[in-house]
Amino acid sequence: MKKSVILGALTVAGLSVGAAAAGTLDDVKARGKLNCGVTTGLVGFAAPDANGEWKGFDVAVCRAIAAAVLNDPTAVEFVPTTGKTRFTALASGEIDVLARNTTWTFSRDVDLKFTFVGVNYYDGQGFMVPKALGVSSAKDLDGATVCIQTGTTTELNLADFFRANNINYEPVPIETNAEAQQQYLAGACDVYTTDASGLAATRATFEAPGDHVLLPEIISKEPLGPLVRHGDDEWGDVVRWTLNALITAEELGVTSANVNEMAANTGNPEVARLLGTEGTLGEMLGLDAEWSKRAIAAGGNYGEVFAKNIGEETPIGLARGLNAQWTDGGLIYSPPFR
Ligand SMILES: N[C@@H](CCC(=O)N[C@@H](CS)C(=O)NCC(=O)O)C(=O)O
Repeated sequence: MKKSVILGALTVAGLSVGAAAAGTLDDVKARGKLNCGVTTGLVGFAAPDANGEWKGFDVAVCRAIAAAVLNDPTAVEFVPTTGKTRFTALASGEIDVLARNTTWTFSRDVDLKFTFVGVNYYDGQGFMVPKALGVSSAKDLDGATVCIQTGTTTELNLADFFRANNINYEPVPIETNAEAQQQYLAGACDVYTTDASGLAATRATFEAPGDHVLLPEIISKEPLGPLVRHGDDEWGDVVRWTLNALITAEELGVTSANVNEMAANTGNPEVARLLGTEGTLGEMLGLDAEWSKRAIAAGGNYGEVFAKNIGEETPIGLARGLNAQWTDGGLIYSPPFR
């Protein structure tokens, strides 16, 4: 247990950010491709489909940025990263942005020197166990073997939770979700713990999802969102306001289906500013007037992206919950487009 926890801490403390200050927007434009860091595969969030095409809730962020900046949602090089490799990939400049269910924490911002541009999914850490284990609370897991991804907040929270409850566990460290799934289904660990959204996504791919239960405890806050390097605020603004454009579009009823019509006919001044028919917001970002129209058209507004990839009509079946718009009692809230 100690070894894995120390490793997790070292991953955070030991990285130094060397690469790349300003200029990412120009680099992306010159390259004609966005290098977007994603997971190695988590269905619903980021995974290649049967044709090798990357799909998912985090993938949609990459495609929206590419549409806004490069006028082409397919101009993305998806770079698979693990919990451990993701921060080096971003710090070194191998990727322009990381969109990979990554939790916004103090040390990742201040110490690793990354800018989280927003939150696209408010999550928390949960536990999955086989029904046959007969456990109904995480507090009953004393002595359990736990599959846990290294380099994550998950391993740090797990240590905190077990220590606070005065119970013990044996970690089974794994690097990718695929490995976790395999180990868990093979019985190499009694429990799989990660972000609750990741558990739902993983369980949905099982042959018999009903044989596994998610325990009631959510032991942490995991605000997940895209991040860029410190020191390039212009690029941070592009990524931040692309995400905000998707969020605001949902709030204002702009969808992938009606975006062109709304741009042409709206009487709502904020819709007009958002869609570039009024004002110069695109120009301020170093883009053209149609940037957000393309971002919204790429995969839909925030609500469409959610519904299509991870929502209640999908096998993953996640409710909006905290991720509802603020106007519906949730936490999804974009600052104004003005
Ligand atoms: N949100 C946590 C955990 C993120 C994480 O690594 N989650 C796993 C399990 S859902 C994952 O995305 N795996 C995909 C992969 O292995 O590439 C963090 O930022 O540390």
